[in-house]
Amino acid sequence: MTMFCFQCEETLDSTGCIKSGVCGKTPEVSGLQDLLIYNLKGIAFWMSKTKTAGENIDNEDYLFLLQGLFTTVTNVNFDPEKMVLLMNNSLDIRNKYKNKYNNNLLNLSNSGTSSHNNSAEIINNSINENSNFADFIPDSANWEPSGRNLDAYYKKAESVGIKNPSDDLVSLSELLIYGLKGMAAYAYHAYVLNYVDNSMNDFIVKALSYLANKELSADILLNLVFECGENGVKVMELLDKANTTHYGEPVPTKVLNGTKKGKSILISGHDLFELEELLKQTQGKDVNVYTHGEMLPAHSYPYFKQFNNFIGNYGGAWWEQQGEFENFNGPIVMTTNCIQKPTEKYKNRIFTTDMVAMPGVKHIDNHDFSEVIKMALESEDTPEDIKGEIDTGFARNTLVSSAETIINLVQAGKIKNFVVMAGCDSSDKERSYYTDLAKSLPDDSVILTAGCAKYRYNRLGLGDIEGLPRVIDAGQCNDSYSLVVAALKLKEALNLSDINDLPIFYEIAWYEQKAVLVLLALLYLGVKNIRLGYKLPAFLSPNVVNILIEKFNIMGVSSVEESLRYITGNASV
Ligand code: SF4
Ligand code: SF3
Repeated sequence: MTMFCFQCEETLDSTGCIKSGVCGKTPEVSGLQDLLIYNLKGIAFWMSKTKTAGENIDNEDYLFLLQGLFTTVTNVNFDPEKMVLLMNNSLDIRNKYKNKYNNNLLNLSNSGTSSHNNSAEIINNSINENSNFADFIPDSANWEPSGRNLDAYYKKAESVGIKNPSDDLVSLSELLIYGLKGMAAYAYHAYVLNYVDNSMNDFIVKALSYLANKELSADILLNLVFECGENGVKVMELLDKANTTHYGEPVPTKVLNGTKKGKSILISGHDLFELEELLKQTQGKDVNVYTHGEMLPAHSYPYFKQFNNFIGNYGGAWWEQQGEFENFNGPIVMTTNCIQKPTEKYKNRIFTTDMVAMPGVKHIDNHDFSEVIKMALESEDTPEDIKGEIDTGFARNTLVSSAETIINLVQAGKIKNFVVMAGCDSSDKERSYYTDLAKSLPDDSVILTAGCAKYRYNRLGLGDIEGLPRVIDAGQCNDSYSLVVAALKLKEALNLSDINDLPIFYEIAWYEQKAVLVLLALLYLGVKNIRLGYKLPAFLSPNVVNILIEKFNIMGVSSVEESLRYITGNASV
């Protein structure tokens, strides 16, 4: 099979993965992911028709859209068998709404005038506007496989992928889809904690159903991209509410960096609910639990502090996992992205949950960690290896309540500027730029961080300014929302009319699609002059880049020296 994927920052030669993914994605899985997105557009097409006809969408079908989008995020699902199940479901759900719409139409034409008059009118108008309705229905809403199996899906997948990557409409469409993927991942985490906002789900339906069209308009796509940013702010707010309602407001916390002697389990990814379940199930079992990657900020939630076997953080960002997991004595649980293909040394002791899937890796269903705990008890002890502490927990509430202290430090000239260094880390060698920049910033600069990008500088010992750490960690990538709330508060307190007048500089590091959503959210909030790195997205065509430059003065990354000149030269309020 052939493939084309350019959705992440590590895409081959900054152009596109064509033979296999740099991430390890096979052409087959890449094709299945393209086809799943294609089917989601077909589902959304019928859902939006059904809604226009006055019928409701079932909550479990909204959920399927979230799961379908989430599963195609970089480093989530590498398993063709899992993809087949999703594909089968996608066709069933699509046909459910197709039938619902057609039956509605039939009932209305049979019943003449009825209480559904309005719906009948809408449907008839919609058909009249499109003299040949069959021509109007996109293939994604109608195609049927020759069989519900891998071969039939592979065959279809060949025809639905990206064919003309440099086209501006493709660029805008993919920008929108990647934003939707990020949105779906965050909405799914909120859903798991019983927080749902169907207005966001309706936006996903609207955007996907537009993307199902045969003809697309650049203006409409651009508007949808900005609307996606607006929904990005909303979904991060929703997830913030879900997390803080369940687990309390994060508090500044010093997390042990390393391990203590004893039986151990390592848990990585973003899903706090899986962590909750793991901690509950390990109570009284004499097994220590450590976080890895994006799970680190969990230590700052008051709820998790009650578990005295929740010891510390082991390792760094996702891309370091192979070496780190090999050296960890005990099972490892991946709750979300980013999973990499496990090496022989740990492939039998890594587990996946939720949407994460990897061939040959055991998947945990229904949050039942008994097998993981049994394995931990049978494993060798983890040796004592403590490397110090890591600061985390400066989320929205703490930042806002520290606003006065921060403003006083700014007004006293003790803090000259803030540099938001948030987003994703990746394995690119050039990423040392972020470490070097963090080290080179003057002592009166404060770094505001969120996401796994933090591992480039959160263990450097950059000190504090009158008790305020110079690396302020708001949490996971979705907690970038906290940084924006704090910036808006600062703007208000300093009586500024524009968020861009604050002495805040944005160094956003992206790798996967959640960071795309975070970027769109920042743009929606009017943040300008973002330096986006380490490489600009390959999926942005030159014309789309120009639009972003014109509207937002987005910049690429060149060198530490140049960034330092920019920051220190524009550093006063
Ligand atoms: Fe390549 Fe990234 Fe796509 Fe993987 S997700 S195939 S590395 S572009
Ligand atoms: Fe990292 Fe994968 Fe994006 Fe939530 S864990 S930020 S890359």
